[in-house]
Amino acid sequence: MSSSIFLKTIKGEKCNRPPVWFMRQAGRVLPSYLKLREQYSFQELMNNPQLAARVTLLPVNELGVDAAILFSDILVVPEALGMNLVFTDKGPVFSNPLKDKLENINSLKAETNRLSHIYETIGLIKNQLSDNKALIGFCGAPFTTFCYMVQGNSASHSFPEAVKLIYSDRKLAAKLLALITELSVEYALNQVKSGIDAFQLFDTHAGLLPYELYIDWVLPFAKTITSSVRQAGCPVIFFPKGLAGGMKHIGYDVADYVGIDWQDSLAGSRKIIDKNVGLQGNIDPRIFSVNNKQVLFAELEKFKDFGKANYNWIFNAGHGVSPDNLFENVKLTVDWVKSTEWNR
Ligand code: 1CP
Repeated sequence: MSSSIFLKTIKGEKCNRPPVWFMRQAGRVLPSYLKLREQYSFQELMNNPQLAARVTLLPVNELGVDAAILFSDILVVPEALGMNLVFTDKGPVFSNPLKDKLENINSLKAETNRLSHIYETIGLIKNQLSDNKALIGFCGAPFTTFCYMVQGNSASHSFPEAVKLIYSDRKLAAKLLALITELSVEYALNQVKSGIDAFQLFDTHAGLLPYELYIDWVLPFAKTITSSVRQAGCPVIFFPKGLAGGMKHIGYDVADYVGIDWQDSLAGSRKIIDKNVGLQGNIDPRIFSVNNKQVLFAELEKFKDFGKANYNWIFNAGHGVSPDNLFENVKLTVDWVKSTEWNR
């Protein structure tokens, strides 16, 4: 059995505290990352296996989190489908968004060798990661990836053209979702083969659709990915941000764990979600921007009762940490989770 508290917990073992890690833990809040960014662009960092491995390990060493998450991006999948991507100060931008020429969906083709440097990165990370830490691989869920590919940028987080395509041409939308799904399954399984310990599927924009449409029509694509990864023996966390009332439909058939955003409480989510599914989350990351330790510790105290009664829980934030968060607050949170007497 692994000595990693993250892996023990995700595999159902009762531990004396929850494991802790954060979404976006490497690339936003660490002074050492921001320093590296003065020297290299984001794409240089993620496309160079040595540098990407080094960045992946920074939060394990500097924050003391229990798991590392691969330093990459969900948008490598559209790139491998032939789309041209640049990361600008305003976020990712595709030079040929599908909304401008929807028939281009029919000519997208997977170039799988464009992802092979990522498998090399995973190997390098695993060689350096100690046994008591886990490595999380990831990709974007088909719907979130679809939003960026169709819209072409994230200037509007409502991705109007992407949502419109689902209503106006269900068949073409399904074709694109199926293409993304097919490549994502291959990519995820190669991550498993390369040595990741767990996998997270990010559906950051799940909340854009009416949840019945999401559950009936979009979730099956995501489930194809989660099922393949689980069949390969790798535990899966699914993060459908903003799904709200739709969370009651996320059962053990979808994932081992589900990420809870900051809108609902963990206790409230626990009541509606299948008992066999563990929870991950959900402190509001904006609290980390407040320069007052009392405010932080008061918020952390609120997790004690839940953590005492629920051992299938991974401590995380309700979304990614951001550059305006204070490194010290994030570090204090990790220390607090690790030093608290959880009375389990
Ligand atoms: O610690 C880490 O940073 C882990 C690596 C990681 C992950 C898991 C990055 C690096 N991106 C992601 C996932 C990701 N990328 C998601 C899903 C999770 C989430 O919601 O946070 C999404 C939606 C993206 C797309 C993306 N890439 C955005 C968001 C655009 C928007 O809609 O506003 C941005 C800004 C990026 C660039 C990016 N990705 C990662 C980093 C460190 C950065 C910033 C690059 C930099 O300037 O340093």
